[in-house]
Amino acid sequence: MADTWFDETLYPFYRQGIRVDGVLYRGQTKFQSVEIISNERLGRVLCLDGVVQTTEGDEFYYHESMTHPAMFAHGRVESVLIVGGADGGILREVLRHPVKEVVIVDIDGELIDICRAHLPLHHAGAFEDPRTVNLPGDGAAYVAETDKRFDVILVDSTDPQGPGIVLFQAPFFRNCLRVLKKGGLMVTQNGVSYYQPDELREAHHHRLQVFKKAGAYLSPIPAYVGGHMAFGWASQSLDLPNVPGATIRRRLTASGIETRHYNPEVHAAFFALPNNIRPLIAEGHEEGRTGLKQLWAGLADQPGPKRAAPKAVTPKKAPKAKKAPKAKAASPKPAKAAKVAKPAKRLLKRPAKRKAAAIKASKPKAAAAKGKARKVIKAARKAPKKAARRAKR
Ligand code: AG3
Repeated sequence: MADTWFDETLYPFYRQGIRVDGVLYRGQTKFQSVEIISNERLGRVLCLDGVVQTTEGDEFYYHESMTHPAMFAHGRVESVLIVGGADGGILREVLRHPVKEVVIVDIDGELIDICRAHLPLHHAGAFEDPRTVNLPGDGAAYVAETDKRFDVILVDSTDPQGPGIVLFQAPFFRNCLRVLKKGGLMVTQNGVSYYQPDELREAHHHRLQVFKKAGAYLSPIPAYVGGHMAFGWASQSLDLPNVPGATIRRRLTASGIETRHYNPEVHAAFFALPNNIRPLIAEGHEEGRTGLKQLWAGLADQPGPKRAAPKAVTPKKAPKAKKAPKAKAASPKPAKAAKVAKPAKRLLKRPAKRKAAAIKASKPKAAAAKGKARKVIKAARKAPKKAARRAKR
């Protein structure tokens, strides 16, 4: 009989195939299509809406890369919030540290149950750990409302599409800041930078609207086609790339945690950003294809404390923005960052509103189709200046 293949259709111009040696689950939850297939080389493979999320074979690259840099850089983590992460891989890695409590909030409760049944190597019983608080629900709403505070927040989401898009935007980051304890930090997945540069670019500049420090690091994830995967980080005080290597080494050794990918040398290597990726998080490169400035324009017009365009915090070695004159000319000089503004409540309270805002934010494409692109870009350019003026008052 001929082989059956799973076709990952994430990109219109490139696709990867995984031979289907068995099907463990196929179905549709309220939020997404779910497939768990098995493959001779990769083991069980979880796909959501046709996109490979994780495989038993290589999952340790992703889960270790997202978890351990933040945990070891902080050094005294007691409480962790995981947004997303239904397969339990991040939860499992976090619980290897001496934490007191881990809250996990994934929007898709059905998916958690499916993964608990079919991906035992991922969660390894982590959902039964007494330190785990499993609260299926909307992570964006959770950070807007909870009274709990966390040392580390890890956002293990899908790529930004559908309801998940809010997890890449400033209102969500503002609430993450709200629930982070002093000295805390957050890490989020930001896509494969070669194919999805806007995912890192835009999320990073949204983080800079909120946090004093933000940046990105890279790790190769074999199951994700296209090279490095970017992890975005943000904090008010912790400068993740500059935590001394000796400190990381000491903490890792003392922890006794055995890892398959992560080690002190790999930790240091994560922060070596290739020249084609550095500009994505450099000043003057905020604008991508999915309407970041359009969203800022919308937020700036809302009542409440006013915001300004971000003042970028670039990694020390990042090239100066002048290396890309075209992009610089196209964007206004960012004004000094305003004090952290309150969340745009109207965007946060109700999912329906957030969805509407997300749709609004992705409008430029549609507008361009109708020949309105110029107007949109012009309005978006003006907005940061307008906001800066208001902030001075
Ligand atoms: N979540 C991130 C999947 C990203 C897929 N994107 C891509 N291939 N470009 C993974 C969940 C693992 N716990």
